Amino acid sequence: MTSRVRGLPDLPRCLVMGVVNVTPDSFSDGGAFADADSAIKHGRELLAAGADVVDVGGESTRPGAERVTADEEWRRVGPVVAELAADGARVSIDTMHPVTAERALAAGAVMVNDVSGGRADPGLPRFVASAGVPYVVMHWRGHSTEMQSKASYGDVVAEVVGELRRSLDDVTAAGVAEDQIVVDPGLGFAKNAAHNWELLARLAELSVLGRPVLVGASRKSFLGTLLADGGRPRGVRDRDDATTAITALAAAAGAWGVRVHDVRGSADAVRVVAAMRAVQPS
Ligand code: PMM
Repeated sequence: MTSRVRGLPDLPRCLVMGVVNVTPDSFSDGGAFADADSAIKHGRELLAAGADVVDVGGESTRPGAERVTADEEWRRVGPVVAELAADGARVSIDTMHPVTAERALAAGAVMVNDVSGGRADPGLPRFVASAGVPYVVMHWRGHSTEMQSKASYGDVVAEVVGELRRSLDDVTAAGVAEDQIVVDPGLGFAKNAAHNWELLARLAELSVLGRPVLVGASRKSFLGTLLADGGRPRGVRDRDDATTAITALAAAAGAWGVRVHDVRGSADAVRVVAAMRAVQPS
């Protein structure tokens, strides 16, 4: 898969993006970093553990979550983006609101992660085009309140590739340059566990899109289901070893990056994969 993304380092290994959710209701960290000070502290810990980028978000996208206004989102993430950027960190802003992306870049963020892939607000790809920064275009079929009703596919990989291709056409028509774009299959977004596993097993097929692939499997509910004990899903915070296993497999399959909550295991795993690939006959 292609590895160059304008404005980001061309690493000899899979990139690790650490997640900083500044939300009272995120499924994965349960509001643990809802206030700015603890979110900043957490971001610094992720960077010390080896995160190449920290992805700061203020709107939960857990299934069923209600939307937040751009002003509330910025109230949550503003100080976190500014402080981490001032530390010299590479900060990505996870948002669907153009005004939040604009405020975040002004505060020092260098990348935009749009879980809607330009579909929630066409103003976002237009803004990203003018800013010229890296842009994550994720596969998305609708907001969290309705997305689980849209988890219906014939061939999930073919449909995700086809829909991502349409998103790429739309965002490039809005002025975003190809070399700004990273694609993401959007695990868990309008997808059930079987869809997620199939997308992971056939990840290399996403290379037909010609852009680097980011994978966000971390702590998601399909891992809780996989590791269930006596019918009870494994708790969110006890899914990090499985997440690390997915990081290793995704990196070996050619993923450009992984988005994870617990950075240390994944930072190690991507180095293991790179060491093996370096000596593999081509
Ligand atoms: N998943 C979540 C939020 N943002 N962004 C990208 N690019 N890919 C993802 O898979 C993704 C995302 C939801 O997970 P969280 O609540 O743990 O952040």
